[in-house]
Amino acid sequence: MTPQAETLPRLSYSTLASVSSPPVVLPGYVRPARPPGVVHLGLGAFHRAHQAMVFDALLTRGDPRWGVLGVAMRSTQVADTLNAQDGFYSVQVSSAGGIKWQVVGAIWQTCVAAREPDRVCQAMAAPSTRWLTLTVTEKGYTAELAALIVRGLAARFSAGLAGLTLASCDNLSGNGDLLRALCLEAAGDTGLREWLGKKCAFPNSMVDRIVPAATPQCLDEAAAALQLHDEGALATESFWAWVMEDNFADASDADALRSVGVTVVPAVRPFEEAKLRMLNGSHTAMACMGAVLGLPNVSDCIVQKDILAYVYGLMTHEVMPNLHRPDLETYRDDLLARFANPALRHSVHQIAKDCSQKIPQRWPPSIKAQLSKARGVEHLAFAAAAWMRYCRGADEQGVAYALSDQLAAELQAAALRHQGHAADTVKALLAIPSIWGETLPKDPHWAGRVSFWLADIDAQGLLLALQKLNQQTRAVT
Ligand code: CS2
Repeated sequence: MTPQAETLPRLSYSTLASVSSPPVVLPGYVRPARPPGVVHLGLGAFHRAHQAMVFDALLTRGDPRWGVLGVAMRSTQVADTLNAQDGFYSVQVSSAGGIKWQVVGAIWQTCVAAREPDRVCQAMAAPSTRWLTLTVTEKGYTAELAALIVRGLAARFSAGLAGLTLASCDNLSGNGDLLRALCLEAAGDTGLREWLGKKCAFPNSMVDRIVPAATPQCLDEAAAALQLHDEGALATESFWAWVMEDNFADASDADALRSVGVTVVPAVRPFEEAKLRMLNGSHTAMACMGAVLGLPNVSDCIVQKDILAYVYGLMTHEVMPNLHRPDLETYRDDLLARFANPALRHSVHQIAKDCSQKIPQRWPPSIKAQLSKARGVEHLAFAAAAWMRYCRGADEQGVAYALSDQLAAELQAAALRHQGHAADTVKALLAIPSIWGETLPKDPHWAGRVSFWLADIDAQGLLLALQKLNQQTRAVT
């Protein structure tokens, strides 16, 4: 942030009135004097520019039940920043039509689970609380998380209160089912387990909005738009989707959510699969390629005609044939436009983080479906090869970067140990069942195609290898 931005008054309840509205959109309600109705775990950028904005819209419609206690799991920085701003922060929303700024007021309180676990449990057990939402990332679904949630639910159960809706908003298949299973296991064989199974609801959901981590530039732009110093500012796109399974502790919530644009459906799976494999699958492929090529952001990747042709081919020929959501072509074309949004500055290294946790939902379901029908897997094999090249920890110009992954040391050691020997690298990096499952590594065709592309990337560089792939697949399809 520039020093000028830091000299401005801080965004807070008392300075909000100084913001010019329009053009900046401000919370259209006065915060009611009641405790939050939602406890949210995981105070990252995604929650603040997605669910919190949906709850803000519900509050604006005059429904006071959707104020949020925002709980950061470990890091104190965001919670303390928002606290210093009475929970207010601004979001830059960009589309082809231009840029708009909105101040969000839905996060009424913040705290940190590692620092104040009792406060989190007490909030879960408060009579006013109706929902628990989560964005704790793919790696966050641990026994430790379940123990925290179950402690709060146990207090609620003992107090004879109504069950909660617990909505996982992470990019996992069957995210609600996964959370439910974790909580039931942690509850043990007790009355609590029965209450949890019967009175609490764990809807599966598909959440979608591209929300990069905040950049210093975004904070400067917020200062210019608001004439206030906002350390919580974020940038996102105008597109958002939240498709939820119609499964709520309070059934009337379905209509409330629909009134602000949430899609409530009997089954989320077709939407969830399409999103994970099309959007997130393409993201991870571009992230690995971009990192190897030294391209900073997704928008820098997709403007390269070879990468655009590749992502189009990946989705059209190897992902879409195995999906069931309506309007797949439109969904694909909209995704290509969303990836190209230059205002987003979505870092490839941010997306490449935690690949070992993300790949399982994003690539293997398409690979397995294609192989079972004896259809092509060239684009998917190229993506896997790009990831293996990425694991070496240096781009094609020799610039080193850090892998941010629970398996980072293991992955990088394997990628470097066998450098120059594609088949050995592929054998080592496919032999991780938590990423690829048990059967894929044993498929000789799959392993052979990944080895072919890794060898080609090493022989002529990733871009020329990509051109070869595009030419070959264009000739065939
Ligand atoms: C991205 C997602 O970082 C990542 O892994 O693929 O955060 C993606 O931007 C969102 O899921 C979009 O809805």
